[in-house]
Amino acid sequence: MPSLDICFTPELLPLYDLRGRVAVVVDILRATSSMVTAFAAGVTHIVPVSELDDCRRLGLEQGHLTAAERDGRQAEGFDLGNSPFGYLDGVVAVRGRAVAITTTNGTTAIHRSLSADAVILGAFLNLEAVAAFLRRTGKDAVVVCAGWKGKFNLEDTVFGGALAELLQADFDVTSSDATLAAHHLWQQAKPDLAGYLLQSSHVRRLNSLEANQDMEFCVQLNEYNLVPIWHDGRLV
Ligand code: 3SL
Repeated sequence: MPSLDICFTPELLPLYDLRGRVAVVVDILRATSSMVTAFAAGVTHIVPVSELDDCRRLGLEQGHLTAAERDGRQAEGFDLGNSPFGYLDGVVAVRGRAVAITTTNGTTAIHRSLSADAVILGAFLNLEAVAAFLRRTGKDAVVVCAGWKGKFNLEDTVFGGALAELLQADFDVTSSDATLAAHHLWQQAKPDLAGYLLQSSHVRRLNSLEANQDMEFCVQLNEYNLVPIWHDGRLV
């Protein structure tokens, strides 16, 4: 039976051998939720980059839309920030466009997971689609939580627990203490996920930036039946 493990922050990745496994990169607030939404809104592909300059360059040289976030805010001079609503509100036309994106934690977590056999993006918005992908693939999987500047966060961990619950018939979800702990947290969170996450430091941070509607959007379950996957240097 394949196993599901959870890496609580990218800083812990050196302790995980991703070779032969699927990495499910998750940044519920908000990078992977926004990227899943971007694909649902018709974006063709996404190039995650670490630096603002690389993002700007892809915009200038290859005509990508540019999305950039630092400390929760849209960086100046870019088309989009990191709100999922940026792909939905019609202010910027996104259908048929490619997007270059840089965020504080999410894009770095993707790059640090590239030794995996496959890298996919997870969010509550595509939770069931991710579970179906992993069942089909049948390989060991690791949820890579983006965390916040190297530290543990609640929302990505709780996502790992929700995934463990969905996969418990087909995957070993009890051998790793990390997965067990995440599953326990999910039991606490699931009756009122948005209410539970009000405790989280990033929700407080977003609230202070008046981005509270983003949290409510990002905790919706199974809005989109799609799984972004890394292929040839981009997410498709
Ligand atoms: O760190 C990230 O990648 C972002 O998701 C953080 S924020 O939600 O845009 O503040």
